[in-house]
Amino acid sequence: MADKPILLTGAAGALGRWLRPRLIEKYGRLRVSDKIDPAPLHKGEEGVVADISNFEQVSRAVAGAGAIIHFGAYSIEAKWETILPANIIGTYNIYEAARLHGVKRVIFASSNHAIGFHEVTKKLDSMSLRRPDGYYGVSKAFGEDMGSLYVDKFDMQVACLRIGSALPEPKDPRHLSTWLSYPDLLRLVTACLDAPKLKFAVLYGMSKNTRSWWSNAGVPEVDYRPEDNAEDYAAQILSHGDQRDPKAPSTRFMGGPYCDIDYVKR
Ligand code: 15L
Repeated sequence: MADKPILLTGAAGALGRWLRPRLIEKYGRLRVSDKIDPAPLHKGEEGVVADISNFEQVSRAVAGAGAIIHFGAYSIEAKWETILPANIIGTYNIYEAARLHGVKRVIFASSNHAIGFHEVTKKLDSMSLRRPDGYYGVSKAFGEDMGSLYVDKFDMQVACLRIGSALPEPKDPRHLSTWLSYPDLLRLVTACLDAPKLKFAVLYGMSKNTRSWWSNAGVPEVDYRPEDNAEDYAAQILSHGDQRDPKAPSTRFMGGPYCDIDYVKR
């Protein structure tokens, strides 16, 4: 059992709830935090109610943690006034509380929406230019940069996971490229927690998808080996062909439907 609990923020969300028992099984102890009560608690869990936009509450949640998995966020595109407290101020609060409490390692749930305006004909790696597809994507790009700063200046260790579509099953043609199965999400998070040489890393949160647009080849320090492949669902998903408009931003760009929002035709 780990001597200090790992803190998981966003623990009441769908991904958090799925990860919790599996992380306890592997690491023995978990501190689960969310702005709503993350109850019921499993054996090995301690619960902390904390609004990530409030530094005092975040500081209380972070004190004494061994590492942080930061999944707490507003998790879809929204107006700036919604994104700012949860995803910008909230992410700063996590890194800063980690620094003050001597918590070295943060696993940050970034998103494919940080690179959403790249054309789907490209292949991206961790060095590719970011092209956010909305305020949500901008907030994830911010979280990656903040992580980079805290590594370079304060000697922390940060892995940013550009999560694609984390779902029990892929549901549409885009997911054939972006899907991240829940078991692969667990493999990715634990690979980051266990990586002995982690400094700063950006990884795509994807399964072993045949149609992937992304590569993690440039990040050998994290031994992530996905096992699932959205291609297993391709026949079912494409049984009536790909019905999408090939000219729509949601088809042309990696961020899918987020790219259609307020898109100015040219
Ligand atoms: C995300 O980052 C969102 O949290 C999720 O709701 C999906 O929109 C996903 O990306 C996706 O791109 O499929």
